[in-house]
Amino acid sequence: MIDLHTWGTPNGRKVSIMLEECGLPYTVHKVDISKGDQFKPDFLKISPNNRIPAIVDSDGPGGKPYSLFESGAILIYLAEKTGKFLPKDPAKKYDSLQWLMWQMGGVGPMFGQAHHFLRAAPTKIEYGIKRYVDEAKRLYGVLDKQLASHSFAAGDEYTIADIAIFPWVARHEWHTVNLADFPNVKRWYDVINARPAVTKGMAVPYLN
Ligand SMILES: N[C@@H](CCC(=O)N[C@@H](CS)C(=O)NCC(=O)O)C(=O)O
Repeated sequence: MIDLHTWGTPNGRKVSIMLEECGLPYTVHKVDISKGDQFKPDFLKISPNNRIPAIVDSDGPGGKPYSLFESGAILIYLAEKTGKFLPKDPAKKYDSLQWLMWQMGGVGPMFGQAHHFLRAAPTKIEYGIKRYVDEAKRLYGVLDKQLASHSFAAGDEYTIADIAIFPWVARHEWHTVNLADFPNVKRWYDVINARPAVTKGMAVPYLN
């Protein structure tokens, strides 16, 4: 059994989508980051960076409980545990991992900053808005170009790279991006959005 400590954000939903896609049983523990739950000592024991998501796998390596934070690491762990959504072919595997890292190092931090300056900053700071919305649009351009010649982010297979990118693109309205401006991203988005496991994963934690 896997315990998922999460909240209704793109980083949290990557993991709930992956658990749904893999058909792994899991229990949801809500960590309300708007109320400071991420700083509670019990949560910090499994996620010392005070961020969701985190998991505890009662059947970890060597059959022992294992806890893990950082959504990208969790996706790789679950992919290797189940043998799903990370290709075995070495080149295809690293194609997937490089697009996963592109999400972790680019999409997540930059879109997150765009959301902050657009929606949470105490005063309207044009410099911050422009810097991060421009960067978000540049990243959409990179993905759109990749998807012009590939069905999915890393090639012809749906992998953990798509699972990591999707919940951030699902918030395109938050970072003021119109998907009509990126037609290949729009096509990819619609395909992934139609997957039943994605619908279920995106509803976590509110419906649990
Ligand atoms: N690189 C981390 C980022 C996690 C992250 O930023 N989580 C946010 C929610 S999406 C959070 O827990 N924020 C709480 C806080 O800032 O205190 C990951 O991918 O797991």
